[in-house]
Amino acid sequence: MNDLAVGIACFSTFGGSGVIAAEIAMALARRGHRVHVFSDDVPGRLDQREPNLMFHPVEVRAYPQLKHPPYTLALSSKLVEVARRERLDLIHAHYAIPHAASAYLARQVLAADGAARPPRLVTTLHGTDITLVGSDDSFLPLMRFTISTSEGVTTPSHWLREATFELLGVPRTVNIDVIPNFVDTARFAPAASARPAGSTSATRVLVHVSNFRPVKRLDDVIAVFARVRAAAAGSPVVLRLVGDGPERPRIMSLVHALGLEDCVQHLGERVDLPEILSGSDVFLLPSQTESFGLSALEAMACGVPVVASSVGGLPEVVSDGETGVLRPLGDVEGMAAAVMHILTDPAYAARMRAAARRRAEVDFAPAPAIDRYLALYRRVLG
Ligand code: GMT
Repeated sequence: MNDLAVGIACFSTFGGSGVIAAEIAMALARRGHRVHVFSDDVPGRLDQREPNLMFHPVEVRAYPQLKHPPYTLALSSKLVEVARRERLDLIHAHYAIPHAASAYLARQVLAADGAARPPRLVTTLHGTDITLVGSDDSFLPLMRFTISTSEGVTTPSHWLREATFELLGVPRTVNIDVIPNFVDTARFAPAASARPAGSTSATRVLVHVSNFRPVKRLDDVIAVFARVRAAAAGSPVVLRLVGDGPERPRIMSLVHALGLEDCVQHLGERVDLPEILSGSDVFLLPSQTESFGLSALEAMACGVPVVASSVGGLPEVVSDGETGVLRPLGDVEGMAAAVMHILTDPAYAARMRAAARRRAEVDFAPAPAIDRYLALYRRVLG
């Protein structure tokens, strides 16, 4: 098939969906397709130097009579403008709400225009759609409708596919392809030299990366670390917190209240994430739920074992006892014990590090995932 013109609508904020959308965009552009990315700002991982790639900022004007700037309508309008000009074959929306809903409206406008063939729509669900409906079920009809009217739907895990049928009540007649997230294992790779500044060879490093939302259960991250520090009995151990979000002020107050400020560092959102991960001994992810857990996969690619809660799609990413350890939700004692086992048994840790890296390379390489997205695009284009 000829090269495609693909529009990708995604969030620019710190998080896995923007990362995956940007990686898909860049990989398609490198394969010669013309790619147009739509977001409120440039997603952190998007390299705009790719020759076949163009970023379209969605600008929302403030009008005195509108209390909330209408971002989703501005996105629809931008999609209409670019689809007409660039003859987009397909729009790939990351999240049903709001991006697939905006794309649906854009397609209606293009069809009413008399466009022979409005762009087809592929929607990737990333998981927080479920959380959104959990907290506000008024979105449910809109979510079901946008999923059901997309020509292609994907999820990054089997768990999220099932949850879409079971929790969102999407009819099982809707075809949902599971295309697991992936990681650039050339960029995310073990690097022995990347230990944190000021640490000694005896320092053990725990790391957590997230957008600091309640679903990440940062209290559990701190609770696990406090137990590990107590069990380490004077051996140096530090916790590095990467990312930012609404929970950060409260969590840093908790760190202060527990007297842990000398060994808990908040690093903020970082571009040198591969180096930070590579310089760590254990990655902590005790989330309430994760559709996939891309940050855990990035840690594994850097050869870092993951200690996480056994929820959502995490068991499809972390092999319990092999590339990390999974414990029931909220089992901070069990997670702390798992961390201590990794920190105190060098042979066990080395086996886990090697297995984590191998699993990332073998099961989550980018090229097969991009092949599958392209096959899906071809299928929906007929
Ligand atoms: O919750 C986040 O960390 C952000 C969210 C996003 O929009 O980036 O992450 C979701 O999508 C990621 C990419 O598919 C998954 O790796 C995360 O597990 C998923 N988060 C949740 O399901 C809570």
